[in-house]
Amino acid sequence: LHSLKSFLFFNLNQKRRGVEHGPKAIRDAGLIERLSGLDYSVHDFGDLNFHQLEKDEPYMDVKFPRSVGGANKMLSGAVSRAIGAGHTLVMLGETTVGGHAQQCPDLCLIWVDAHADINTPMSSPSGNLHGQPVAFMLKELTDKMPDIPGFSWTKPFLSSSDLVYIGLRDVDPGEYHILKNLGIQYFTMRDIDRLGIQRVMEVTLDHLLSRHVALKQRPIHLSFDIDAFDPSLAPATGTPVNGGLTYREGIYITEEIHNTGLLSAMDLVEVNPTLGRLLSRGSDRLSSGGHHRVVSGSDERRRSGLHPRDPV
Ligand code: DIR
Ligand code: MN
Ligand code: MN
Repeated sequence: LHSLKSFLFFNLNQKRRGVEHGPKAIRDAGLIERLSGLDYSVHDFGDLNFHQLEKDEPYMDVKFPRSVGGANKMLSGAVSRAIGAGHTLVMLGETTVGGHAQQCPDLCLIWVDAHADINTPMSSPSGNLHGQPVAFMLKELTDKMPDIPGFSWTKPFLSSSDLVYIGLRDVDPGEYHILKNLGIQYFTMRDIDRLGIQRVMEVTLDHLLSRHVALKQRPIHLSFDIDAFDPSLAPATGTPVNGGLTYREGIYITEEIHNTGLLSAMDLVEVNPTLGRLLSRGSDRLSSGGHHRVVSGSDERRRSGLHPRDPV
């Protein structure tokens, strides 16, 4: 188990985002006890602490590029060592597929998220690096990525055919363009409505594992952004989007990945307990003492597709 104080891509980007408390909240909820109870031997590597450089001028819209780049380098090394030592890795609060790929160059990636996280610094409307990690990974985007200070050590390592998205419903125009252009396999919430989660997982695993005999046993990296879940289930996150995965849909994804026996590393990101507390206090006040939160308004129930302009 690798629990990471979330700094890179997140905390340095937005002041007091609160996601740095995510790993502790997940630990406190009993993750290690639960895993041990399932007869896994769990090794907790503890938190990684990153420091912010004092002088770190923005690059384009990207804030604190050198600090974030340096933190990622450190994280990447830690992850690579843990995988190299034979662990199946759980990362809390941060993702690095690159560190994993150093040990497992033939890995594939399942990205469960309301967002595609594939903006380039040029396409990003927010300038936030947490909306951009996949763009750093893909070989096909090499020409589209500028030389960001602090990131010169990174090298794209993943082909767009080795990636599948599940749960998308809030995708920026530039991201949509990239997804279409590279022919990336993705399943929006609307696709899940139409096909059902069982079929979605069948096609996902088929796409990643069945194209070639050599790919049948490749390691899987699962990146799970908690905002893939519907906000009624997982309100404690910075960019909630209505119309997300049900509890069973989310768990079914992980069960099917488990059943392959190929899970090599997973990360759980964007948990922000400070927001959860605010929300649940609010709902306590609103509800009449029952534990059932009443959601009203058609907007809450809306399950959207990829993009408002996506032809249906
Ligand atoms: C948005 C939000 N697409 C951005 N991304 C988020 O800032 O690039 N990813 N929230 O999880
Ligand atoms: Mn997200
Ligand atoms: Mn994300």
